[in-house]
Amino acid sequence: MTDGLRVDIDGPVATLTLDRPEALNALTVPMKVALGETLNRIAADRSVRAVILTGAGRAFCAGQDLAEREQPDAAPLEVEVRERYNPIIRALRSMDQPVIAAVNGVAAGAGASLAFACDVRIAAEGARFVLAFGRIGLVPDSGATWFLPRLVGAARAADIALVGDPIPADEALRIGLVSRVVPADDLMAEARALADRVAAGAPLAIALTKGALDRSWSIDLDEALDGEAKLQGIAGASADHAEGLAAFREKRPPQFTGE
Ligand code: LHQ
Repeated sequence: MTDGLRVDIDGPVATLTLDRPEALNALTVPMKVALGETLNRIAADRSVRAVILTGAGRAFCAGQDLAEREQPDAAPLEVEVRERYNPIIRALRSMDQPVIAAVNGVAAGAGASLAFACDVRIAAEGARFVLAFGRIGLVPDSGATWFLPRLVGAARAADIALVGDPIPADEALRIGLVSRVVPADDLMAEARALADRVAAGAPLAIALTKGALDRSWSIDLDEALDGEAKLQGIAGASADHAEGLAAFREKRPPQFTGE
């Protein structure tokens, strides 16, 4: 437990819980620092193969703590975004391990951006996304303008970002903003089951796949085909590929080591 962030590592799965339920897990400086440092630490920990990000209580995250912004010593907004938010988003995208957002309740402002930056989003039935930036005269940040069009397409992204209506979980599922919606009571068990399935995969192949999906947004088909061939060469030379073949031949589950 550090500064509004709970970190539980259980076998190959790390669960990070934003933990200021009385303020809907709104992000303070200590939380942002703890989240960034924890993600970097986990990125270097080969024993962790999947990460779950969730919130304590009834919210996922209400974005920036607005009371903190009223403090006389609050950093200028541009500095806050560059130095405290952007490193978290970069860490989520650059770490090898997939991150599953278990969106247990409202995800607003930078809280929505955090969920968008994860690899997989699974939502509880009562959850909702709110692009709350406009209501307080700010612009979407922490990657929201980049992730949204890629997740839901240009037309819906513009509607969501400019009109700003809340998006309930069922609509989020329909438009592809989340990939699964489950009853609230089942959320963490479902997230853990997904994480365990990811964690049972070959870590190198999983990491290469995560990177290839991200790169696909900025390259053409020829480059993607070329890149896939190179990555297949790398994955194909791994001990885990040999183990996968042996396990198939011997009709048993593979035991991947990440080598
Ligand atoms: C909060 C917050 C909150 C503090 C609820 N802060 N206390 C980046 C860089 C730097 C600066 C600026 O921004 C950014 C990016 C951003 O994230 S900007 C967007 C910031 N977030 C918002 O504007 C969302 C503000 N919150 C809301 O609109 C609502 O609370 C939502 C829609 C999230 C939930 O509504 P309700 O379910 O009706 O809950 P509530 O409003 O009653 O909130 C419950 C408590 O949580 C309440 O405290 P209280 O003491 O009255 O019980 C709120 O004040 C507190 N809370 N969000 N962001």
